[in-house]
Amino acid sequence: MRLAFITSNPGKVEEARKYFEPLGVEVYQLRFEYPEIQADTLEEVAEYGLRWLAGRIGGPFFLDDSGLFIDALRGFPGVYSAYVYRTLGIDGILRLMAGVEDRKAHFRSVIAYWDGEVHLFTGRVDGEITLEKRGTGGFGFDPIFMPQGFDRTFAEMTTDEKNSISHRGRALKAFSEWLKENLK
Ligand code: ITT
Ligand code: NA
Repeated sequence: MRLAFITSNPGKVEEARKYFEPLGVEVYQLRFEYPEIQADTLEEVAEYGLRWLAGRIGGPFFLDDSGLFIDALRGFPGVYSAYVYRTLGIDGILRLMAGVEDRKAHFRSVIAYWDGEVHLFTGRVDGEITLEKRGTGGFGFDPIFMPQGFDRTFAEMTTDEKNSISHRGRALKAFSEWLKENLK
């Protein structure tokens, strides 16, 4: 089976590809700009994008909307993560967090799959914002996010290792389990 992943982010594709490879599912990147509405939840953003795309491309396909939620910043950047990454960047986040003791944060991913209807799969990982950047792997905010129970950031892990604990890995797991049940 081949699955189209609608995203501009090659890092996400690499993770999904690695996750699905052993399951015999080939993931390929399809770049197709879609509107990301301003909404309170990743689910709303993902579902809106999915329905918008469904009217324009042949299915099935999926997309992923993710965000980093920092407790001390009341969940910021959250649904604004892509914009904040492009503007403030990870150095900007570290500056906002300078002197802040409570470093708790989590990532969430919502995978939205279209096969004629909407299916949402979610994943979350808890952790903390490091004091400085560490590691060169991964993408986005990975160099400043350390998952709970580890002393390395996501950027210091292999893709397989990150997938085994990450928000996206968990959403991919739910997605793949659903596919297994529903593609019989
Ligand atoms: P799309 O085209 O798939 O939307 P994007 O990079 O804009 O790609 P999002 O809107 O979902 O994706 O991502 C929000 C931001 O959070 C973006 O800057 C990502 O780099 C970052 N991000 C998402 N997943 C991440 C992860 O697993 N590790 C680190 N940063 C992540
Ligand atoms: Na985006």
